[in-house]
Amino acid sequence: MNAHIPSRKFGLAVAQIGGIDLADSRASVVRRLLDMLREAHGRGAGFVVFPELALTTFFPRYWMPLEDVEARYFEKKMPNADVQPLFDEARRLGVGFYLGYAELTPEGKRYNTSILVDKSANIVGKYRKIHLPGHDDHKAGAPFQHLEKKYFDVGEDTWKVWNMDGIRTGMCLCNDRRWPETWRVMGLQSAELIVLGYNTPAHNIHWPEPVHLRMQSHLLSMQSGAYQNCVWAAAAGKTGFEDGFHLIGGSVIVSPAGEIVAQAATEEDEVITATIDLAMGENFRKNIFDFARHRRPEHYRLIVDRVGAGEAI
Ligand code: CDV
Repeated sequence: MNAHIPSRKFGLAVAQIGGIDLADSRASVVRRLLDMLREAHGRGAGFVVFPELALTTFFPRYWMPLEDVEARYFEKKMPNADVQPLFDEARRLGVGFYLGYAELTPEGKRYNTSILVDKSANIVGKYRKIHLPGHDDHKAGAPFQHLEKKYFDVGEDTWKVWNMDGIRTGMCLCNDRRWPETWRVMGLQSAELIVLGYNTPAHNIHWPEPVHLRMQSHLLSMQSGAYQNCVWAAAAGKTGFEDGFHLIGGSVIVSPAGEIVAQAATEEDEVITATIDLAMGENFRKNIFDFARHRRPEHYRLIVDRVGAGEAI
């Protein structure tokens, strides 16, 4: 890759899920995840990225009483009996993973959460989603709801970077990928790999956005985030149809050059893999995006001082 930076190659997999219906049990979903974990391992992967809210249907599309939502869709413990087989098999195979799920804490907080699990099946990192899209009121005229602001609390911790089996790895969730701030906070911690899961409805309930643009903005966010922060990036979607509601596909692995090196071809359960060279990010970090030499934070103050767009300064 580079005469001065030795190659560090690693097998990375993304396992997208092709839709989970309301009636599907957690156990049946975990069986699908297990099949894909084994396939990824068979194809040489040492880490697998699963989607956001990977254990259930995308329940924020339904208006329901909070007690019902907590009882049906939230995990009170991780791992729990339903998910334990995934941890056991990951340990046996020596494969780490990222998994998104709805978390209910003992204090009664509800988070849209992801965990980073190393190849010994230890949870080495936890992230609680910060950018919660949608609304908290009932949209009577909408074909479906997007109630993340009703069902989830905003995560209190910023985006962190963990040592995951020797790779500096950061996490985020779905809507976070559209915000440059997400990527930069992890880029400034010298992340080498950023992984995320998503549930992106094919239809926008706020305005008649052409469906192909939903895919374009997803890919654009992944490619620009990876390039501008010198990281490998991997995104796993929940895709296809959930009780008739359509979610986009397009699970991808993107290089620090912003190039898509693997992309799902279906809207079903599908594993994509790539052998990634972590040295590639170093080339960008030491040259075009050497932050220490080129960044000018004295001119970025408005980014943290101002939340919404306002007057010219
Ligand atoms: N689950 C998400 O965060 N979905 C959003 C939708 C609402 C646009 C996304 O950014 O993909």
